[in-house]
Amino acid sequence: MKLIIAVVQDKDSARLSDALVKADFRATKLASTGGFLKAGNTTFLIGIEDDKVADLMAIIKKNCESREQLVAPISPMGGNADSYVPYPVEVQVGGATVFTLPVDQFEQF
Ligand code: 2BA
Repeated sequence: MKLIIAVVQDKDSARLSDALVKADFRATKLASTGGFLKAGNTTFLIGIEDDKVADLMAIIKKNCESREQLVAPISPMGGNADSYVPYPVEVQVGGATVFTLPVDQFEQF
């Protein structure tokens, strides 16, 4: 068994959630915040059998879009003025950032 941890953009989370239910995958959604943009995103925890990992990846890939996002200038107040960027910067936010972990044991009581 594997535990898939997928960080996705909030805009894609409802669509991915619906697709997972439709395909009979079980998932837990956590509200999360990106360390760089400090904007909300959604983290899915999905426990699945090894032979279904490829199907799950295809569903995640299909339902999560890569987008350009503007990073607003952050005030240097209280921070380091050397790293202050006075204009918005565009970054490419991935469709999904996915980690695959082995599961030693899975129990439901
Ligand atoms: P954020 O940390 O808010 O990052 C949003 C996007 O900003 C990233 O998109 C990347 O394009 C850019 N970015 C992040 N750190 C950067 C840096 N130090 N310098 C320049 N640009 C930077 P993604 O790479 O697609 O990541 C989307 C979200 O996935 C991240 O939101 C974070 O919540 C999560 N994530 C990505 N890589 C991760 C990792 N190695 N560990 C844990 N979470 C990760």
